[in-house]
Amino acid sequence: MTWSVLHMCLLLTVYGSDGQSTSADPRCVYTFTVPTSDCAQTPGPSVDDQLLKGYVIALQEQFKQMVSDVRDLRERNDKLLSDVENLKKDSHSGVAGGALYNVQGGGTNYQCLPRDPQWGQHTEGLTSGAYIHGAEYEMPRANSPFLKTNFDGVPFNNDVPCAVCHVTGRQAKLMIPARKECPGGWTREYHGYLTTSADIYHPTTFECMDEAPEVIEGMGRDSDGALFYTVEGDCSCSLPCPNYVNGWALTCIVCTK
Ligand SMILES: [Ca+2]
Ligand SMILES: [Ca+2]
Repeated sequence: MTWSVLHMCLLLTVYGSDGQSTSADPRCVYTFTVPTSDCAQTPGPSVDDQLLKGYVIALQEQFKQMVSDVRDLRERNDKLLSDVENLKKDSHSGVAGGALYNVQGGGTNYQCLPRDPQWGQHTEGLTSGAYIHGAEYEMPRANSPFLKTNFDGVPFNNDVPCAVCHVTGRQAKLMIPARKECPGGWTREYHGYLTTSADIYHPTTFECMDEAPEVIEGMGRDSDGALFYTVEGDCSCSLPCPNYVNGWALTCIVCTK
Protein backbone atom coordinates (compact mmCIF):
# COMPACT_ATOMS: atom_id res chain seq x y z
CA MET A 1 0.00 0.00 0.00
CA THR A 2 1.46 3.32 -0.96
CA TRP A 3 1.61 6.24 1.38
CA SER A 4 -0.92 8.24 -0.60
CA VAL A 5 -3.38 5.37 -0.69
CA LEU A 6 -3.08 4.84 3.05
CA HIS A 7 -3.51 8.54 3.65
CA MET A 8 -6.71 8.46 1.66
CA CYS A 9 -7.95 5.46 3.59
CA LEU A 10 -7.41 7.17 6.91
CA LEU A 11 -9.19 10.27 5.81
CA LEU A 12 -12.07 8.26 4.49
CA THR A 13 -12.21 6.32 7.70
CA VAL A 14 -12.05 9.36 9.92
CA TYR A 15 -14.84 11.14 8.17
CA GLY A 16 -16.58 7.91 7.32
CA SER A 17 -17.44 7.24 3.74
CA ASP A 18 -20.48 5.48 5.13
CA GLY A 19 -21.20 8.39 7.44
CA GLN A 20 -20.42 6.39 10.60
CA SER A 21 -17.66 6.74 13.12
CA THR A 22 -16.46 4.27 15.73
CA SER A 23 -14.73 6.79 17.94
CA ALA A 24 -15.86 9.80 19.94
CA ASP A 25 -12.68 11.56 18.91
CA PRO A 26 -12.20 11.44 15.13
CA ARG A 27 -8.53 12.40 15.52
CA CYS A 28 -7.82 9.00 17.08
CA VAL A 29 -7.50 7.42 13.71
CA TYR A 30 -5.50 4.51 15.00
CA THR A 31 -8.65 3.12 16.66
CA PHE A 32 -10.05 2.42 13.20
CA THR A 33 -9.16 -0.94 11.84
CA VAL A 34 -11.69 -1.45 9.09
CA PRO A 35 -10.86 0.17 5.75
CA THR A 36 -13.62 1.71 3.71
CA SER A 37 -15.08 -0.06 0.76
CA ASP A 38 -13.08 2.20 -1.54
CA CYS A 39 -9.87 1.19 0.11
CA ALA A 40 -10.86 -2.42 0.09
CA GLN A 41 -10.92 -2.26 -3.66
CA THR A 42 -7.26 -1.27 -3.71
CA PRO A 43 -5.12 -4.34 -4.02
CA GLY A 44 -2.11 -4.53 -1.73
CA PRO A 45 -0.66 -6.24 1.31
CA SER A 46 -2.65 -6.33 4.55
CA VAL A 47 -1.79 -3.76 7.17
CA ASP A 48 -1.32 -4.83 10.75
CA ASP A 49 -1.99 -2.57 13.74
CA GLN A 50 1.68 -1.93 14.34
CA LEU A 51 2.27 -0.72 10.80
CA LEU A 52 -0.88 1.38 10.95
CA LYS A 53 0.27 2.96 14.21
CA GLY A 54 3.55 3.80 12.52
CA TYR A 55 1.73 5.59 9.74
CA VAL A 56 -0.47 7.39 12.23
CA ILE A 57 2.55 8.58 14.19
CA ALA A 58 4.07 9.85 10.95
CA LEU A 59 0.84 11.69 10.19
CA GLN A 60 0.83 13.19 13.67
CA GLU A 61 4.37 14.43 13.08
CA GLN A 62 3.23 15.96 9.81
CA PHE A 63 0.38 17.63 11.65
CA LYS A 64 2.77 19.02 14.26
CA GLN A 65 4.95 20.37 11.46
CA MET A 66 1.92 22.01 9.83
CA VAL A 67 0.98 23.64 13.14
CA SER A 68 4.55 24.89 13.46
CA ASP A 69 4.49 26.20 9.88
CA VAL A 70 1.23 28.03 10.52
CA ARG A 71 2.76 29.60 13.63
CA ASP A 72 5.78 30.70 11.58
CA LEU A 73 3.52 32.16 8.90
CA ARG A 74 1.58 34.10 11.54
CA GLU A 75 4.80 35.46 12.98
CA ARG A 76 6.00 36.45 9.50
CA ASN A 77 2.65 38.07 8.79
CA ASP A 78 2.87 40.06 12.04
CA LYS A 79 6.40 41.11 11.08
CA LEU A 80 5.22 42.23 7.62
CA LEU A 81 2.34 44.22 9.14
CA SER A 82 4.82 45.82 11.53
CA ASP A 83 7.15 46.64 8.62
CA VAL A 84 4.26 48.21 6.70
CA GLU A 85 3.40 50.37 9.72
CA ASN A 86 7.04 51.41 10.07
CA LEU A 87 7.16 52.15 6.34
CA LYS A 88 4.11 54.38 6.69
CA LYS A 89 5.83 56.23 9.52
CA ASP A 90 9.03 56.53 7.50
CA SER A 91 7.42 57.56 4.22
CA HIS A 92 6.05 60.82 2.99
CA SER A 93 3.19 61.06 0.54
CA GLY A 94 1.55 63.93 -1.26
CA VAL A 95 1.08 65.31 -4.74
CA ALA A 96 3.69 65.58 -7.47
CA GLY A 97 4.63 69.06 -8.60
CA GLY A 98 7.21 71.05 -10.49
CA ALA A 99 7.81 74.07 -12.69
CA LEU A 100 5.21 74.92 -15.31
CA TYR A 101 5.75 72.79 -18.41
CA ASN A 102 6.28 75.67 -20.85
CA VAL A 103 8.58 78.04 -18.96
CA GLN A 104 12.28 78.38 -19.77
CA GLY A 105 13.69 78.43 -16.24
CA GLY A 106 12.74 77.25 -12.80
CA GLY A 107 13.55 74.03 -11.00
CA THR A 108 13.99 70.91 -13.06
CA ASN A 109 13.36 68.17 -10.53
CA TYR A 110 9.85 67.06 -9.74
CA GLN A 111 8.80 67.52 -6.13
CA CYS A 112 6.59 65.42 -3.85
CA LEU A 113 4.54 68.16 -2.22
CA PRO A 114 2.88 67.47 1.15
CA ARG A 115 -0.84 68.07 1.38
CA ASP A 116 -0.42 69.99 4.64
CA PRO A 117 2.30 72.62 4.00
CA GLN A 118 3.90 74.51 6.85
CA TRP A 119 4.53 78.20 6.29
CA GLY A 120 7.18 80.77 7.21
CA GLN A 121 7.30 84.47 6.42
CA HIS A 122 5.34 85.34 3.30
CA THR A 123 3.91 88.14 1.17
CA GLU A 124 0.68 88.17 -0.82
CA GLY A 125 0.71 87.69 -4.60
CA LEU A 126 3.12 86.04 -7.07
CA THR A 127 6.31 88.09 -6.74
CA SER A 128 9.31 85.76 -6.55
CA GLY A 129 9.58 84.76 -10.21
CA ALA A 130 9.91 81.03 -9.37
CA TYR A 131 6.72 79.05 -9.08
CA ILE A 132 5.58 75.51 -8.56
CA HIS A 133 2.55 73.74 -10.00
CA GLY A 134 0.86 70.45 -9.49
CA ALA A 135 1.65 67.72 -12.02
CA GLU A 136 -0.43 65.86 -14.56
CA TYR A 137 0.01 62.68 -16.50
CA GLU A 138 0.29 63.88 -20.10
CA MET A 139 0.92 60.51 -21.74
CA PRO A 140 -1.14 59.99 -24.86
CA ARG A 141 -4.60 58.51 -24.56
CA ALA A 142 -3.86 55.86 -27.18
CA ASN A 143 -1.51 52.94 -26.56
CA SER A 144 -1.00 53.69 -22.87
CA PRO A 145 1.50 51.11 -21.59
CA PHE A 146 0.32 51.35 -17.99
CA LEU A 147 -1.69 48.75 -16.10
CA LYS A 148 -5.16 49.69 -14.94
CA THR A 149 -4.82 47.98 -11.59
CA ASN A 150 -4.99 51.21 -9.59
CA PHE A 151 -6.93 53.37 -12.02
CA ASP A 152 -9.41 51.94 -14.48
CA GLY A 153 -8.69 54.27 -17.36
CA VAL A 154 -5.97 56.19 -19.13
CA PRO A 155 -4.23 58.52 -16.66
CA PHE A 156 -3.99 61.35 -19.24
CA ASN A 157 -4.80 64.73 -17.62
CA ASN A 158 -5.19 63.23 -14.15
CA ASP A 159 -3.12 64.71 -11.34
CA VAL A 160 -0.28 62.65 -9.90
CA PRO A 161 0.03 61.43 -6.31
CA CYS A 162 3.49 60.63 -4.97
CA ALA A 163 5.33 58.97 -2.09
CA VAL A 164 8.89 59.10 -0.85
CA CYS A 165 9.80 55.97 1.08
CA HIS A 166 12.55 54.91 3.44
CA VAL A 167 13.80 51.38 2.98
CA THR A 168 15.37 50.06 6.15
CA GLY A 169 18.60 48.07 5.93
CA ARG A 170 19.39 48.95 2.31
CA GLN A 171 21.37 52.12 1.79
CA ALA A 172 21.89 52.21 -1.98
CA LYS A 173 19.17 53.08 -4.49
CA LEU A 174 19.42 52.68 -8.24
CA MET A 175 16.98 53.54 -11.03
CA ILE A 176 17.75 51.65 -14.21
CA PRO A 177 16.10 52.78 -17.45
CA ALA A 178 15.06 50.17 -20.01
CA ARG A 179 15.19 47.31 -17.52
CA LYS A 180 12.52 45.34 -15.66
CA GLU A 181 14.89 43.25 -13.55
CA CYS A 182 17.37 44.30 -10.88
CA PRO A 183 21.00 43.13 -10.94
CA GLY A 184 21.89 40.19 -8.69
CA GLY A 185 21.88 41.10 -5.00
CA TRP A 186 19.57 44.07 -5.47
CA THR A 187 15.95 44.23 -4.30
CA ARG A 188 13.22 45.43 -6.63
CA GLU A 189 11.14 48.23 -5.14
CA TYR A 190 8.93 48.79 -8.16
CA HIS A 191 9.10 48.96 -11.92
CA GLY A 192 7.22 50.74 -14.65
CA TYR A 193 7.91 53.21 -17.44
CA LEU A 194 10.38 56.04 -17.76
CA THR A 195 8.81 59.50 -17.72
CA THR A 196 9.93 63.12 -18.02
CA SER A 197 8.84 66.38 -19.65
CA ALA A 198 8.36 66.65 -23.42
CA ASP A 199 11.38 67.70 -25.53
CA ILE A 200 9.72 70.94 -26.56
CA TYR A 201 8.98 71.99 -22.98
CA HIS A 202 10.77 72.90 -19.78
CA PRO A 203 13.41 70.28 -18.96
CA THR A 204 12.84 67.99 -15.97
CA THR A 205 14.44 64.91 -14.48
CA PHE A 206 13.77 61.38 -15.71
CA GLU A 207 11.54 59.55 -13.25
CA CYS A 208 10.48 55.92 -13.06
CA MET A 209 6.66 55.83 -12.91
CA ASP A 210 5.08 52.70 -11.43
CA GLU A 211 3.57 50.36 -14.02
CA ALA A 212 0.15 50.75 -12.37
CA PRO A 213 -0.13 54.49 -11.68
CA GLU A 214 -2.58 55.97 -9.22
CA VAL A 215 -4.38 59.26 -9.75
CA ILE A 216 -5.69 61.94 -7.42
CA GLU A 217 -9.41 61.37 -7.38
CA GLY A 218 -11.52 64.09 -8.94
CA MET A 219 -8.58 65.79 -10.64
CA GLY A 220 -9.02 64.50 -14.19
CA ARG A 221 -9.65 67.95 -15.66
CA ASP A 222 -6.99 69.24 -18.08
CA SER A 223 -5.14 71.82 -15.98
CA ASP A 224 -1.54 71.08 -17.02
CA GLY A 225 1.21 72.43 -14.72
CA ALA A 226 4.24 70.16 -14.49
CA LEU A 227 3.78 67.29 -16.93
CA PHE A 228 4.84 63.66 -17.16
CA TYR A 229 5.34 62.05 -20.58
CA THR A 230 6.46 58.50 -21.28
CA VAL A 231 9.89 58.32 -22.93
CA GLU A 232 10.44 56.52 -26.24
CA GLY A 233 13.69 55.43 -27.84
CA ASP A 234 14.73 57.47 -30.90
CA CYS A 235 17.11 55.60 -33.21
CA SER A 236 17.97 58.63 -35.35
CA CYS A 237 21.17 59.44 -33.40
CA SER A 238 23.43 57.45 -31.07
CA LEU A 239 21.02 55.05 -29.34
CA PRO A 240 22.27 51.44 -29.70
CA CYS A 241 19.52 50.16 -31.97
CA PRO A 242 18.22 47.63 -32.82
CA ASN A 243 18.52 46.60 -29.15
CA TYR A 244 16.53 49.75 -28.57
CA VAL A 245 13.53 50.02 -30.83
CA ASN A 246 12.52 53.28 -32.44
CA GLY A 247 9.35 54.59 -30.82
CA TRP A 248 9.00 52.01 -28.05
CA ALA A 249 8.31 53.28 -24.52
CA LEU A 250 11.24 52.64 -22.22
CA THR A 251 10.65 50.57 -19.12
CA CYS A 252 12.45 51.26 -15.85
CA ILE A 253 13.05 49.72 -12.46
CA VAL A 254 14.03 51.03 -9.03
CA CYS A 255 16.31 48.75 -7.01
CA THR A 256 17.84 49.00 -3.54
CA LYS A 257 20.73 47.21 -1.88
CA1 LIG B 1 -5.74 67.42 -14.06
CA1 LIG C 1 -3.03 68.14 -19.51
